[in-house]
Amino acid sequence: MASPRELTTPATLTEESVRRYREDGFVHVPRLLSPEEVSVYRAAAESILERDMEVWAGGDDGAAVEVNYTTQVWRKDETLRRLALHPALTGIAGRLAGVPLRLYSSEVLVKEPEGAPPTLLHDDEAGLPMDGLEQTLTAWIALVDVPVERGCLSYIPGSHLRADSERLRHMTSFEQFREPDEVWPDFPWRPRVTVPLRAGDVAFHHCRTLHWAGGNETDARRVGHGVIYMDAGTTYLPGVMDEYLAHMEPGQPLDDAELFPIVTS
Ligand SMILES: O=C(O)CCC(=O)C(=O)O
Repeated sequence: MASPRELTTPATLTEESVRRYREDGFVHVPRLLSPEEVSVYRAAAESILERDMEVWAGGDDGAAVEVNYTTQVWRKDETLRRLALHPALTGIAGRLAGVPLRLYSSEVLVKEPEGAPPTLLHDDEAGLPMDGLEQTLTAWIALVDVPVERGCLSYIPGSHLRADSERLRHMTSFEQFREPDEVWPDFPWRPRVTVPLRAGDVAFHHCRTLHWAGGNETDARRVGHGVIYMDAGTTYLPGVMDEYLAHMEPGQPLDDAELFPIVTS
């Protein structure tokens, strides 16, 4: 039996965890990073936030902001690049997805203390400018302790298995966003699962899993790193916030090895 301080690796992740991920569309992987690694990655995250933090513009003017963030941090910072390409993270993502994956993006995600409100209920597929996202998934890495009161994520188990007609599949503008109960009548009757994380834990979710995050009521900043690994054969489908892909043609594979490196084959 693993000692309580032993790290989870691609080799020690249990078949039961893989089975649960495939059934539920999310899984909690404890202790993927050591405390020493957490302090290095957290310092890098705090430092990039000082240099380059964007404020989510979705809220009402003057209202507290759900999430502040820095996009594409793996391309901007060598330490955070090491985290997005960390073999334990990519190896576990590969075991969960069961298909070859590329790195798509990586963002530092912050909820400021004492009042950042909850993050909107959504799934990720509709907001991603790509086609062919069958097994695309996010690794949400806790760089501080994230109890419920600090804004951990919650999920609707099994929501990634909804029929096409029960999902918002793609958006080319945020005006097309629809609340999940408008497209999925069963939504209000589905159980919801909240997953607090200790620093160094990771929660993985499928891009079709409905999820949200609570507000931050504590006196400390919530700092996480969200990394998206996409199906290796994904193609460009114009969508929202995709200006940096404007040089691409619709239908063109996202296969540039520098911009979208293969992480598992
Ligand atoms: O960090 C948050 O509050 C939301 C993160 C999220 O929705 C995601 O990583 O897909």
